[in-house]
Formats: sequence, C-alpha cells, structure tokens
Amino acid sequence: MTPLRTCRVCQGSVRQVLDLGRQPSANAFLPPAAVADEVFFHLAAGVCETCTLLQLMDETPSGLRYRDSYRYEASGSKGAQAHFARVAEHFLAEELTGKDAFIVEIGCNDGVMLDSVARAGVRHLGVEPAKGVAKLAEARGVTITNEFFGPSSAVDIRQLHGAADVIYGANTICSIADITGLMRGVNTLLSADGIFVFEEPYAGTVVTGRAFDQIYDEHVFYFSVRSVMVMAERFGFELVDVDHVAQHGGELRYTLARTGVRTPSPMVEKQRRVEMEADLTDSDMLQRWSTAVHDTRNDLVALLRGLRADGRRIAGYGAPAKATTVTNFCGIGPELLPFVCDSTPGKQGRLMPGSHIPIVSPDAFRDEYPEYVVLFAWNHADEIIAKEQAFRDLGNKWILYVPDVRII
Ligand code: DWN
Ligand code: ZN
Repeated sequence: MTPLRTCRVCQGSVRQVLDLGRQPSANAFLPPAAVADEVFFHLAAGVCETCTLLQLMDETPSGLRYRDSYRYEASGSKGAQAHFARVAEHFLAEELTGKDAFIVEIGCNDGVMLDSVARAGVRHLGVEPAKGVAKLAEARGVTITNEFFGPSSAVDIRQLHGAADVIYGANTICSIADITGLMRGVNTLLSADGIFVFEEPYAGTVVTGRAFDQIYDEHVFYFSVRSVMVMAERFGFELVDVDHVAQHGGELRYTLARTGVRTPSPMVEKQRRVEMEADLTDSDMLQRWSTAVHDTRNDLVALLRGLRADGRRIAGYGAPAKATTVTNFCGIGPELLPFVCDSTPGKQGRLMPGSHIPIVSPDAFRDEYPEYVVLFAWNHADEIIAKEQAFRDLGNKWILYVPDVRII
C-alpha cells in the first residue's frame, strides 16, 4: 500500500482528485466467518499532471486480487454474452484469417469471448490467474494457462505457441499496475503486424458520466484516448483505432499496432478532440466532479434513511464490484439495506465486502418484493428491469444513482 508519487506510465506527478475513503478489495465477497480477516486500504483517484492518465493513488497488494476465490463471471449477463460473441466474430473475420492464426486473451475470465474462437477451431490461449473462472473457461473447451500475464509468461507463450496476431484484454489491462511489464510482454508476444486490443472503463464515463463506482482496487487505470496515445508511444506502439463499447456504462476499445505499421483511423483524432473539448482532466472539471460525487453520496444516504424511517422495505439488486465502492463510500450497511440479491451462485450466501450486507439469490427477492430497490448493477438496467417487470407492475420502485440519485 505504498502511496503513489509518480505516474505509472510517464513518471509525471499525480495529484489526488477524489477520495473514496477506507475500502476493502471490491470482489472479496466474504463467507460470514471471515469478517475478522478483512483487509482495507485507502481508495483515491488522482490525475497525472503530464500525461493526464486517471489512476489509483494506492494499490492493494496484488495477492489480494484475482485469487482462486474470485467470483465475477463475465458471462453473467445476456448483454455481455452477445457483446463478446460480436468481438470474437470481428477478430475471426478481420484478423484471424491466416492459416495458423493465433489470439491470446489476457484475463479471459470464464472464456466468454474465446468460446466463439475455440468453436471456430482457431488457435487461442486464455491467460487467467483466477483458478475458479479459469476452470469454467476450460470446461467450455477454451485453452488456458493459469497465471498472470507479464514479461516472463510472454516469453514462455511465444516459445510454446509462436507470435500472436491479436492480443486482447477486456477490463483487465486497467488492472495491471506494472504497465511497463505488460507492454514488454506485449512487445515480446505480438507478431510484427499484429494488434493489441483492449476495452476498458473510460475516464469520460467515470468523470463526466459520474460513474464513480467504477473506481475500486481492481481498476488501477481509467484510460482515455489522450493518455493511451502517450502510453502507446512510450513503448513503440501507436493508437490506430478507437471504438465505443456499450458495456459497463460506456467504455472505449483501443487498438494498438507497432508504430508505422497500420494507418490510424480518423476515429482516433475525432475522439481526442471530443476529450479536449470536454476538458476531461482539467482541474476545475475534476473539482466539480468530486463535489458531485459527494452530493450523490449525501442524496442516496438521505433517501435510504428517509425510506427506512417511513417503514419502507428496501434492498439492493446486484452485487457488482461497483457496489463495494458505493456502500463503503456512503456507509450503507445492513441496517439500511438488509440484503442484496445477485444471480452469481458463488456470491450467494456471502457478505458484501466491507458493508457486510448479506447476498441472497434473486428468488428470495421475488418471494417477497421489497418496495424500493437500489439497482447496483445499473449498467445492466435494461436487461434487469425487463426481466423483473413484475416487481414494477406491483408499484415497486428502482433507485438509481448514476449520474444522479433518482427513483424510477
Ligand atoms: O472490470 C470488471 C468487470 C468486467 O466486471 C471487473 N473488475 C469486475 C466486474 O465488475 P462488476 O462486478 O461491476 O460487473 P457487472 O457486470 O456490472 O456485475 C453485475 C452483477 O450483477 C453480477 O454480480 C451479476 C449480477 N446480475 C444479476 O444479479 N442479475 C447481473 C444481471 C444482468 C442480472 O440479471
Ligand atoms: Zn503520466
């Protein structure tokens, strides 16, 4: 938990811009007997005064993250399944067309993307350190190596399988604090004209979209086009394409190639201008953001306290990692929200990190609907609200808090 003094990419000074207080590791869902062993750290985001990269000030020790007990399953929503099937289709049609094409996914989780590649009979490798989800990927027929990606695993993979045409990561590159080690690994493994593609939480969504709950220990970086351009250049790469991704409230997908090998798409310049016009990392903008996030906290807590005082039955829906940030930042515990429901079997029967709110199955929620429910999995709102139409038909209400607190 060493405080960061310099940017992890460019060594510029990092200025703290948002303090989210004492927090546990966001995906460390606890068995009730393990409460005494819980580890906390200081969660705060800062901005690099040189390359503008938004990043965590402190880190949890890496041993605490992505352990064998890691519970998040990337296939957990229909939206994600469809999205990753489309990503695979794109790679298969555009990049993996050679006779012996090879794709590596860094942090493939339960194999939601590589599943389609494996079915197409194309050479692939998922690099996944969390044993539980890696086993799920293997069970679908995905080839796995159970380790962290870095400079030495990249050498081993290259020796065993040859160079990769595509290296891909979804919501994983932002969690690799040692960006130099990552980029050295990519440099070792990527073919001369290959691409490194990663889609990650976007600084614009986190700041202007006020999705402050994307900030937690796993997400060390909140990239933007501007900061990725600097990062790519430092390591001999170039940002050649940018796409909008609807997942997780709005992300960006970045495509890097070795400098000069591919012609950058006009989207790169277009998105860079959008960011400049939005003053994304301007200090006044970040100050207003911090104030707005604190307002959200006050509004949400006041709403929940008022509902409890009126004797209303309230609960939470979804136990995403994001809910750890919100509940701990706002001081919301079981006295305000007696339970949250989540469809992930491995989370049920456990407690939310830090807040210790019990997690139950969605069946328990349907057995006796609460009157007001905080939709922590707000990024899946369309899917969940449609699925739980009966909840609303009975006059019950959803509570949302990104970008502002509101009842629908
Ligand atoms: O970056 C990360 C992303 C990809 O996934 C990781 N660091 C951790 C994780 O973030 P998250 O936990 O915020 O992801 P989700 O997809 O927003 O989590 C949604 C949660 O809601 C899951 O626990 C499943 C649950 N859920 C549910 O109970 N009913 C989801 C849907 C769609 C449902 O119908
Ligand atoms: Zn920097």
